[in-house]
Amino acid sequence: EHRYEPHEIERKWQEIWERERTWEVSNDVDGAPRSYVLEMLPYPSGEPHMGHLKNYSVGDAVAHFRRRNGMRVLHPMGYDAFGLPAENNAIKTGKHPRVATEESIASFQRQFRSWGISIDWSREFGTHEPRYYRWTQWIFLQLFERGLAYRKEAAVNWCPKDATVLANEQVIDGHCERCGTAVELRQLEQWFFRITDYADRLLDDLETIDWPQNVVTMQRNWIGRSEGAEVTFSEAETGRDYSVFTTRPDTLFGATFFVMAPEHPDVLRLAAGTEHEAAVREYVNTVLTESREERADTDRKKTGVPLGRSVINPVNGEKIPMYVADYVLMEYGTGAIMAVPGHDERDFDFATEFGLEIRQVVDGGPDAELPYSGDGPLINSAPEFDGIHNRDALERIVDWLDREGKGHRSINYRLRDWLLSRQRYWGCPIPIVYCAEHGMVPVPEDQLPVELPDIQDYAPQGKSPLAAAEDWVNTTCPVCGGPARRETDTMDTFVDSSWYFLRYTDANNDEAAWDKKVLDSWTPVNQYVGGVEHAILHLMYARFFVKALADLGLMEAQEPFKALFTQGMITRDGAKMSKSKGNMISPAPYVERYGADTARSYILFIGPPDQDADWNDEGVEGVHRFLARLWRLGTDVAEQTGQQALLGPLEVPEGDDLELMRKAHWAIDKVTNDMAGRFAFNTAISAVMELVNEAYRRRDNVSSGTLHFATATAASLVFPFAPHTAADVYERLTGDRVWETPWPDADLSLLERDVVQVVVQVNGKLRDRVEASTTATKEELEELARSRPNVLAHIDGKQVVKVIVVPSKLVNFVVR
Ligand code: ANZ
Repeated sequence: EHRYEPHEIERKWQEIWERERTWEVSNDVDGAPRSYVLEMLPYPSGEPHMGHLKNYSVGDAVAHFRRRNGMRVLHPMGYDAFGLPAENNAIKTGKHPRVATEESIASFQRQFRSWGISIDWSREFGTHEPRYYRWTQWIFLQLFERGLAYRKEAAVNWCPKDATVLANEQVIDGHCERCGTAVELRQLEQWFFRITDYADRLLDDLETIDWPQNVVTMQRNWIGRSEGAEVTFSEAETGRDYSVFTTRPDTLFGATFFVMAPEHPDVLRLAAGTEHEAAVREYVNTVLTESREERADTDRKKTGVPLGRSVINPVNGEKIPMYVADYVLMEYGTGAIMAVPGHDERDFDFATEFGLEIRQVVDGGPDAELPYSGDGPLINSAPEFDGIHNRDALERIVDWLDREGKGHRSINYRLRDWLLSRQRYWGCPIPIVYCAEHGMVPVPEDQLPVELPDIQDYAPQGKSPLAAAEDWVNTTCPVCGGPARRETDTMDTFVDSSWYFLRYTDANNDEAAWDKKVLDSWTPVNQYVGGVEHAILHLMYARFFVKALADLGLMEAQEPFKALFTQGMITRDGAKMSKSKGNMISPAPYVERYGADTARSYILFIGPPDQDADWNDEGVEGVHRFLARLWRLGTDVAEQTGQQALLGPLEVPEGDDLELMRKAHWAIDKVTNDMAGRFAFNTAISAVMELVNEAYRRRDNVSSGTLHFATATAASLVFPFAPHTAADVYERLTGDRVWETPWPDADLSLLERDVVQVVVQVNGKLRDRVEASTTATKEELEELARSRPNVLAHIDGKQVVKVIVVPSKLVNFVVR
């Protein structure tokens, strides 16, 4: 009795792959179709967890399947190595973030190798390595030169705990995505990428990519395109114009007050000299300390104060009072709104609170309650609009505003420019210096990279810890050679991960970020695999980068990731695993106990990989037993037959031979269909399990050729999930390397179990007989019958008045 020793087997094959650099792929163009299969790069903090095992097992299965279907597959790996956790750890322990990060990288490398993931290691890098971030800086400068990277003072999200600014995308319900602290607003000079220039293309091109619907929807909502109009109101005393953005210009006659955001730059000026000045000042100050979450909460009691001023409504000349209130946000539209309490809920609440007029201007019928947000004819507006359906009136009112120079159609986006500067140490330095004479000067290309210096104190004091590195900060101006200071902010780590997949194509190029021909030959990534938690941030930023780089003529592809697969989480007893819950399990002990093939196959077997799945130790045992049985069968059969080419039965199989051959071809067909363009790995693996069971059941009654074929086929099919065991069994049986063997083809004739002869008649006369499957539908049978020459000859030129189909028996055309 042979014993399945996964560790020996896995070590053996991993050594071969390592020594022979099996998974390295050349950039030479050779006519073979190419496929770029990529999993999101890991963030190296501590050890890999189950989510990593799942992510890379999914991607590896895809990569193997495509290789064996004749594709040249690029399947690289790297590390998203900059970022806060390593830095926060450094503040606590004093350990340099680089040291902690590289320890973690080493652990990822060891584990990826122990899992046998088919990675092209020749292209590996960490984003914290100067040879990588040199090009991150270079890309930043390309964008800077085109005005796509710029600096401005802005009210920014500030996390008091992490002492850094955050991008809008990193603020979840008013709290820091990372540490959960309530986020404050601060006015600071910051760096931005002009992603808003790309809003329409980011939206439209969602049509061109094959991504999960929920991710597409999240991106669409995040971009948040709203069509409406900008309407100009003028302040009654000064005549100063203030525009508002509204999606409902049809309700203009219902505007009974006007509200400005507390951050609006004119608020204090407007209130100055009025009796409300002090109250406005106080209100603005308190609002600035509120979190966004509080402000966005619609259930909260509305607050605000009058400005002591009024504006004139352009459509009817009415003077309406101005307020400042925190439910109006500075970052959206114009930072000011016309309030229509009859039809907008927030305005209604505010009007109720402050005793302001509520005027209905859209008729919602007798049952409509205010605020009424539906459609209907206009009322209480103007004679030329009353009675007209509000959607038509909307167009006419905007046309009127346009003619009068009081407004115009306008599109608004929720998307904001990407705030990329961070007042932190462990990130890519921004390659800019400041000179008293020449202002902001880009570091010349031949001086890149601007290397991150080593420092003593990582704790931020409201500015980057780099500011204390005087030797580094003080430099010379590239233009005049005079004294200059370096930018001390570093880049958001999302900048690093917005282009890493481009660098993999030409990772060792020292002359350029990439060679365009090489890059174009691999991009876009054909299949991207990762967590749905990146649906907005990373995936939006990477799309923006690719579009901007394409506009700069640096690449052809317009999208980074042609197809995206988002995997579900691995849970325990239905709960998300987390350190705080103490229910974390890591892959390493399972790999140690059962081997990587079991861990990988199990994680794909537990359910459809796009769904969350509960880890269960008994399930692991089951998968382990299956692999052990396959391996033992392979070893037994190989002893019996010796190594031989994959032949199958010598004669036309019958009886048990036929049944086992059918099962083998059924499994080929099933696994192929489950994998071609799909991710049904769980049902693919169970098909192989069925095949192995069938082989055991019939092993004593079939010819050795049949058993050999069935066993080798099982190994061949399970290879994308359990590569070591599969390679071992396949080699024992055939002497061949399974990964060099083309993916098997199913003999469909063996699958057509039940074929019957169907009689074809024209007006009751026998004209032909056709072979058809018992499961063929009436439509299929009719079509089949119509395609027969002798049938055609008898119906051609006549009118078919009726077709009678009796499945499995007869098709009769009644013609005139
Ligand atoms: C009048 C009106 C009447 C509005 C009505 C709505 C309904 P979306 O669809 O999200 O684009 N608004 C505009 N700028 C704002 C800001 N800076 N802060 C808060 N609210 C703002 O929302 C557009 C609507 O949100 C605009 O249309 C405006 O209110 C409000 F029956 O104008 B509306």
